[in-house]
Amino acid sequence: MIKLKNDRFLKTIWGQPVDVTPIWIMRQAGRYLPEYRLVRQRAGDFMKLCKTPELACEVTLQPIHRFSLDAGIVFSDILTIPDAMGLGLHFIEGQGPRFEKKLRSVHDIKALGVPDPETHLGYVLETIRLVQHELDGKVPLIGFCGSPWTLATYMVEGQANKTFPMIQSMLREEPAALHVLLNLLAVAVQAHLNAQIKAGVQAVMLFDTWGGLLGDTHYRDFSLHYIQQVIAGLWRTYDEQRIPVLLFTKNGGQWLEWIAETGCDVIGVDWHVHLGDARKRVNKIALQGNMDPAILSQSPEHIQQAVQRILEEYGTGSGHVFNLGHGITPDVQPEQVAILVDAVHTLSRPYHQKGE
Ligand code: 1CP
Repeated sequence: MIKLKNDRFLKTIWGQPVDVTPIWIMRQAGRYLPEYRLVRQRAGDFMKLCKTPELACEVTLQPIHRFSLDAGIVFSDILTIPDAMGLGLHFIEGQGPRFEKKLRSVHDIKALGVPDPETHLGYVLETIRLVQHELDGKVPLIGFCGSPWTLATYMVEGQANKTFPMIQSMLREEPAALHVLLNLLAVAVQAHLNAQIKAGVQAVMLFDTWGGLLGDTHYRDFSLHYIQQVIAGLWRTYDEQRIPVLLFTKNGGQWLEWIAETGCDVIGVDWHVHLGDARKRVNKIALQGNMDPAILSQSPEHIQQAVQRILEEYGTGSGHVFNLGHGITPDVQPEQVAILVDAVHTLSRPYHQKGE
């Protein structure tokens, strides 16, 4: 068991008193950091960076060395699972991910296998072990996967897409085929998250980035159902530590009550949600979020004002992990991140004075 020097992140999740509100930032290791761009250049391409544990470890640690963040997240990508399933992933500069093979029929789907995490995703597990060795308990480390639905959107489209025409038509015309795929992905995601827990992460997060694309009923049947299946099979205690599950559904504010029933311990919310309302709606489950990432590109005063407003919206006591409502954008200056982290730690102190 790793003895943590800073355990605010885990404490707030379990509703225990903290001195200040913990913060980490989605995509905290990324292109806004000059030291990341250098290593990325050295690696040559993005997947090479993910698949070289020494380099992935280095970029995981960069934001933790630079800022007083309260958690780290392993450097990898949600699309490593489809890559390990044989779809052949590469990233095109300025255009995002592309798969060599696309899934268009039941036949394509039935030909897929479930990857064995140790064999096909061993580089992620090795990165986790290296990072934990280097961190030596400084802060907890988060492992992650995409939700089955979010992974399916990329696998069916074959690339990033804003309107998702292919998976929308598969959903209408071949729902049974889509369910076969989602089942397979649920098994793969669960196995990969459990392997990450075994390799040493202290929390796991599911990114359901494209769940909010779906209508009410479809969201429940095609996204939430499989998330629930994944969470039900996760190791919730490992090495005598409770492992929390964080679940982020972008544009999922209307479904918080349903999300709370999946068995997750933290609900990630985007900036369309009022944190105080969310707190009332999900009673007792911790929340993560929810500053609009665009604010981080503004003046120090605007950043501080936004932090103050969000802290006030949540109110006193533990149960809130500060974060953005989606990933940090590449145009942000590192100095702006330092201002954000400092503002959260300084301005949140009065909200934790009564040992809450
Ligand atoms: O060239 C580069 O450096 C590419 C930028 C980049 C980075 C920094 C990509 C490509 N992935 C990542 C790392 C990454 N991706 C992390 C690392 C850990 C951290 O947070 O610091 C994580 C957690 C992800 C997760 C991820 N990848 C998501 C879910 C979260 C979200 O932002 O919604 C998604 C949808 C992806 C797919 C992906 N990977 C990369 C791109 C450009 C995309 C999105 C493509 C699209 O627009 O759909």
